[in-house]
Amino acid sequence: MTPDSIRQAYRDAGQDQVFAFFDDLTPASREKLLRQAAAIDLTEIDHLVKTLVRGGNASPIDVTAIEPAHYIPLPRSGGDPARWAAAKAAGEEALRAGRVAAFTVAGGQGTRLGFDGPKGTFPVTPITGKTLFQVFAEKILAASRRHARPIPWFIMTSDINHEATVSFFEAHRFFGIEPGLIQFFSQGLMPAVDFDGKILLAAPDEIALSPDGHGGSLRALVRNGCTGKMASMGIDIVSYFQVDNPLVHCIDPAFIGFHLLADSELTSKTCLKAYAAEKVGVFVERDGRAEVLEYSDLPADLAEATDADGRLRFRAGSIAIHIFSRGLVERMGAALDPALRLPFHLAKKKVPTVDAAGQPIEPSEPNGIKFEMFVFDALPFAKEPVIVETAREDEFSPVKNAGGNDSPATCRADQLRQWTRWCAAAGQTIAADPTGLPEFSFEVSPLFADSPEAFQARGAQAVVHEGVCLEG
Ligand code: UD2
Repeated sequence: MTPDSIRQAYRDAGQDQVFAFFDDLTPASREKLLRQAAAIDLTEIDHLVKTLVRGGNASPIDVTAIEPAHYIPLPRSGGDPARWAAAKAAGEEALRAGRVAAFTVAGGQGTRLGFDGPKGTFPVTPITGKTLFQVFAEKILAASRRHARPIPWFIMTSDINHEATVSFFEAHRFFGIEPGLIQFFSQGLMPAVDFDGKILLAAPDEIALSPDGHGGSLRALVRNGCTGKMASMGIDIVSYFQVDNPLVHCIDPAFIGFHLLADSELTSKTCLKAYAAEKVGVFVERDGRAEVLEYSDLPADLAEATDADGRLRFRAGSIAIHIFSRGLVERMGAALDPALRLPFHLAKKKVPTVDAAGQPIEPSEPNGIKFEMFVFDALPFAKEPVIVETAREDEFSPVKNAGGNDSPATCRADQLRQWTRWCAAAGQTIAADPTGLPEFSFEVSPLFADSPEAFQARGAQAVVHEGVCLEG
């Protein structure tokens, strides 16, 4: 596209304000603005403005027809141990055949944590302060050694943290993973608009852009050639997890196996909600199709409703761990028809912008709208979706806030409790408080052991004392 044709397209779309200061810009600034403008899909923005911004998105989500979603319970909650064993065997076979890739979404801004840098570079382990990325790398390496097959790792960044993420891995020699097995790629950006649907400028030469949500991962995987690369490597199973949860089983054979045995396109993990008001989305069914309802959309009476056993009726919490079939990613990531793609959600935000004279404005109230896609919205599009229970204490302790719930301190404590349980199962009893928190700190690298069974198999080496880090 030429500069003239780009400007004409913006005029035709009623978005000419983007070029309000163009004539006064330096050639370099003009080029920058034109590059940003050319990358925006104006047809998509027009559709979103008509349907979401002006279309009255205010109508509440209809919750009259929702039912709790079915899920496969853990053996300890009544699940069939033979079914779990069969799933594990199927997953292990797929891993030995090299059909699985790990996929981390790490494009978010991590504002709540108040950490300056990519969130994956945040130190989380109690003794050596290994970062989130290192913990995942060691888990992926451990799984690839066990199954004697390299496991490629796709990492989605965004413009805000791409360079810093790649440099971090380079500086740490990719944590021992063959560099060719790791592919970094940036997710897409969406412009913020004002309440009339006009695209906002962050500066006279800059559009107000932000990442398009973790749901942007589906089209980013396609646009960046990742699905093509997966196909050429024989990979059809994508193990998706967020950057904030070091307890996640990055590669979980039973989870993969349930996905395969059901011939599913999307399999999700659930943790049962700890209490009615817990701020996690819940898996529900509407007209027989599974979906995730964000906690803010679940009315309090439904959130608190209990079933005949006294358990929460809507208890299957969504913890953002999924297995995608490559086919689903390709189909949804490449779809042009908005009805076949992930929907956008809008959020009213304070968007730094400029006034009519080009002077910066730092709004104190929301002045604009950002558009984001959520990856769990793929569930209703997937064939044979499956939901599988996991144990919160074994798999979910995200680092989201600087203090309080879901903080570095709660996450370190949850890691210690997990290793203390492994020690107990292997015969070493460590004095602990009633919550299972041990009296002293120690650490177990995933390369030493990544499960209670692997820990026990280490025999006499699997003994801890204060301050030790058992390395692989
Ligand atoms: C998400 C879920 C919530 C629950 C929780 C579990 C939503 C809306 N809510 O809450 O229901 O499952 O996680 O921990 O998702 N990210 C990107 N690009 C983006 C935005 C986010 O890569 O444009 C990544 C981000 O780096 C992180 C993950 O997505 O790894 C989650 O993002 P978040 O922290 O915004 O999600 P949160 O905690 O609100």
